[in-house]
Amino acid sequence: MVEPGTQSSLFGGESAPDQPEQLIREDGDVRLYRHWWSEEVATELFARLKEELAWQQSHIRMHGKVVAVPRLDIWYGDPGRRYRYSGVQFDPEPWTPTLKAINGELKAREGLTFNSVLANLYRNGQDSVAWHSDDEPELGRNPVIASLSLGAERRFSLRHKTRRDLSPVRLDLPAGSLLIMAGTTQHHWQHQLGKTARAVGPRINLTFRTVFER
Ligand SMILES: O=C(O)CCC(=O)C(=O)O
Ligand SMILES: [Mn+2]
Repeated sequence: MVEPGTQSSLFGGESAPDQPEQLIREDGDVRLYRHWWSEEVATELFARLKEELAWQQSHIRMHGKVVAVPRLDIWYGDPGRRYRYSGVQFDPEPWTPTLKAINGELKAREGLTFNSVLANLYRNGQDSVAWHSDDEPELGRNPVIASLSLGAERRFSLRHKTRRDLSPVRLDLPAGSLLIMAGTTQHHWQHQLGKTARAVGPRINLTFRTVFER
């Protein structure tokens, strides 16, 4: 029987009622659902996405040089939703069945709609993403970004850009978690996924976004 307040997942089974944790109190809105998917669903999705997505090595321009980013990634989305960062333009691949289903589940369970997703594959502890804000102009003024984690647990951090009285936030993102960044978060805060010397397995992160046409 489905308990009041539980929601059924497109991938089968029911998820327990799960109140989000508020990770920051000022200058933005960051919420974490630690167990948005069950362990079983998270394990199944990790395996499927690792196979299904066309992982590739991206390069960006930094200090006039072209450098490989320390991870594999790939953009999917509605046609024409071009995205540009660090001097490089990305054209989206058409949605895969699994990504489309997850996008539908975000709509059904959270009421959130997106037209694109950036998928990142961190192969080991040396793969990472440096401090940044998701503040490209094509994301609009106060973007809502839904970030899903699968595979190995990795340390995610947030720091305020100017206020030293607000402590940085550090947390390990478990497989099956959903982090939502909204409001003015990208104006005031930066985030990163640091490297680790620990032996860790691969991790997949999906950030669903709305890209507006230029
Ligand atoms: O992997 C993560 O948790 C964060 C990825 C990220 O911030 C990005 O791709 O913009
Ligand atoms: Mn980001």
